[in-house]
Amino acid sequence: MALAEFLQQLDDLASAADQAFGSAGDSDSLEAARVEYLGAKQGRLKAVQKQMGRVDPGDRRSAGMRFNQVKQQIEAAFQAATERLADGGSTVQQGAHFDHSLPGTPLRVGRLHPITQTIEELKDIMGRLGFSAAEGPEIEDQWHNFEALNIPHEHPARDPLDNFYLSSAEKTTGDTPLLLRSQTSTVQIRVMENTPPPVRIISLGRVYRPDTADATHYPMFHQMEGLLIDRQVTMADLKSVLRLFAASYLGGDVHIRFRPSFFPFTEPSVEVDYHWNDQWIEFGGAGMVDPNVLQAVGYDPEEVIGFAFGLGVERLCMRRHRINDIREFYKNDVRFLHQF
Ligand code: FA5
Repeated sequence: MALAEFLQQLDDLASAADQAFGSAGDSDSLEAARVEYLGAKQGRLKAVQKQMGRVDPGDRRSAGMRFNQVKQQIEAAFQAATERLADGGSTVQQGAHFDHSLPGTPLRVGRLHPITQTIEELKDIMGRLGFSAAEGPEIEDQWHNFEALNIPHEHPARDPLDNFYLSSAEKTTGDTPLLLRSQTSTVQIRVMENTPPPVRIISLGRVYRPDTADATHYPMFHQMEGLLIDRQVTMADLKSVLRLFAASYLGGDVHIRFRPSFFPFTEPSVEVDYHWNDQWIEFGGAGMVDPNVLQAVGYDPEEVIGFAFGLGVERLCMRRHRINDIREFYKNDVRFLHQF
């Protein structure tokens, strides 16, 4: 027998056995296939092996090597079919059982924190009113957090009990310790120091105060600072901008009011409240920029004038989404966070 003929027989046998073991749907048909192909006496593999004696003597070595390969291949196919049935697979291919109509395993997709979403929206609204966004550092020096804002050395706002001073910085900078900024008004100064008038910016970011946490206070919170400096600016402009902003973010039906107040860096000054649940809740401070502040940054108060405001971002977001406790934002409870 020619070698080619023998090898052809082996190949045919290998693919037939593969097919038989692969399609065995239960242990009975698998056993029948095993006897047919691997049976010690009557098996088809055995029958082919017997043919090997008829192969030309010079080719027997090659025939034997190929026979051993095919034998291993058929035994492996039988082993795989045995494991498949033991795993509970009762048919040919598991794919046949795949139900395309079943719902998939949902992936938990993350999302932006409600305060981050609020910041983006506030930037959007103020952008439409012509204010561009500026940034400043969260670790500040006394000049930007106090002095340039007309808050002198002896002012109670600088009390260590009301601020997070950095003790390590104290060692390196002598008697002017750095601090975590207590307000975003610092950015007013930084922008004016570096930009000639006119100026029309907002700045959104974190501020820090050692306030005890309650429903409306948190030791770390966010503010949106606004600053507009030009030649002719009045308190009416300030009120219009804040009313437009509040109507845009909180809805046209929101009631806001301006209360006379005091800030060292504005004159006159107001506090701004919204109405919610039968009470007025303060959400920001504002006023006309004090001439001393303009002077501190090198502007001429005879030439330019402006207004500034600082609003609590959490308080705005709370009113918008009817959240009655600021602490919810920072508990990191996904059941709360996933609602936004
Ligand atoms: C200021 O911080 C001034 N820098 C605002 C300002 C800017 C006035 C420019 C004039 C010109 P005040 O301390 O009132 O002001 O804080 C402003 C707002 O921040 C408050 O109305 C409130 O909405 C929010 N806020 C203050 N403290 C907290 C706190 N502990 N937790 C959450 N929000 C707070």
